[in-house]
Amino acid sequence: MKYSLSLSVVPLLLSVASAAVAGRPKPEFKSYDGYKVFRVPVGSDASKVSGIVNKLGLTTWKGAPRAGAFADIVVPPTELAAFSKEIAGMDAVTMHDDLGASIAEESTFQTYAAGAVNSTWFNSYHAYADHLQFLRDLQAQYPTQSEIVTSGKSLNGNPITGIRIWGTGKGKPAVVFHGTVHAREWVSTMTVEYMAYNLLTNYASSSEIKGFVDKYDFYVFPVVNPDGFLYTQTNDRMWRKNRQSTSGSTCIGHDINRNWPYQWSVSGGASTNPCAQDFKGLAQGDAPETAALAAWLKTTKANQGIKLFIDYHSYSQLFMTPYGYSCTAVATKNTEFQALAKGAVAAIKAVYGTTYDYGPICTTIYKATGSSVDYVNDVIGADYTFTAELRDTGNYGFVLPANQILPTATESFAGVRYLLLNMK
Ligand code: 0X9
Ligand code: ZN
Repeated sequence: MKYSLSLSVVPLLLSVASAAVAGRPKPEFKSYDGYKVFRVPVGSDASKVSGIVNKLGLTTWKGAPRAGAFADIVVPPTELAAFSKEIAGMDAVTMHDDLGASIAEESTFQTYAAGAVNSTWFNSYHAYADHLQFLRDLQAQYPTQSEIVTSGKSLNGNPITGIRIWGTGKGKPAVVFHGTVHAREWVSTMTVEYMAYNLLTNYASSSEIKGFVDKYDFYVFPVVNPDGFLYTQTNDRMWRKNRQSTSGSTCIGHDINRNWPYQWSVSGGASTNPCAQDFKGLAQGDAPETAALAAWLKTTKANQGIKLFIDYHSYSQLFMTPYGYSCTAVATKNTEFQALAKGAVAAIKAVYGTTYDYGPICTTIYKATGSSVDYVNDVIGADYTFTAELRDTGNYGFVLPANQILPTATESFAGVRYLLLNMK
């Protein structure tokens, strides 16, 4: 159903949070009750698993099935019997036995009392309005070294809101973190928020953190796709794209991370089908969010320089470098990027033993055109550009239990710390 976000956001959000607690989701909230999610080894010939997915009209969580990889497949109750028959003998593992139940558990948001910023924030996921309040409260607690910033507006007019953090004076080179460009990747929101929280709350007590914050201006944007994120909390937890329509199609959404105006026309790294999860848009930069973020990055680069940019996603536990658009093009600073990525994943692992792989996007995950990292590296010219896929590797995927938020964020900070200590 369609409705005006601006008029209905607050009551809907409140009701989603309380409905989840009461076990009565709103009728417009897509039910995943009885849906199962399976992780299926694809084997050497991807056409077999692709064939099953297409025949039964199923969706996958991490792109089309690829040879030698796993396919994470969402199966509605109506297709379960047929699916089980098709995958007999294939060593499938169940990720979610009841996706609806997993979502209900995950969506039991802790009440947030405005004003009280402390680490309990990271014990649960939160409604969008509370994320904005958290940023305002954090800023209010450190009024002389932070300010609320926006990098433009979403299609539906939601400001892309962030917090700017500085130490001895503002105007130093920027370190920029983006979260939640893909609406359903909720742990990325919390992880990016943790960066801001950690920098501000430890500035006074840690000389190391003081050193970071005195050297750079940190710009932390937890939700760069607010329309999509809101939609995951009001209508469909599994929404990925923005909420843009496309003429000639009834399908909604452009993938903001396939829409950046660089190497956008290269084929094979995005879809031209408006119904696809990775729809690239009709023209480069035609997603208002992509255009706004690109313009903001340009201005920020011109004003103060950009030292580091990281785009946080989930899931797969990867720490990646340019490029996504080509598996043969090599970034000018590739040797240094790989050394830094290697160090970052070692630092991540040292905290709780979590294993990340690293490497260029195209050879590490898949070919992706019009993605943020390629644009920020080659067009903006940030000194260092990375993108992370956070936890996990396929037990829970996008619906990661809340008790993994703080560990995910904590180890992620260790990766950032390594970069801040080792970038030239
Ligand atoms: O498909 C994507 O955009 C990323 N995977 S995800 O499941 N989070 O959607 C991988 C591409 C990585 N590129 C950038 N993050 N820039
Ligand atoms: Zn993503």
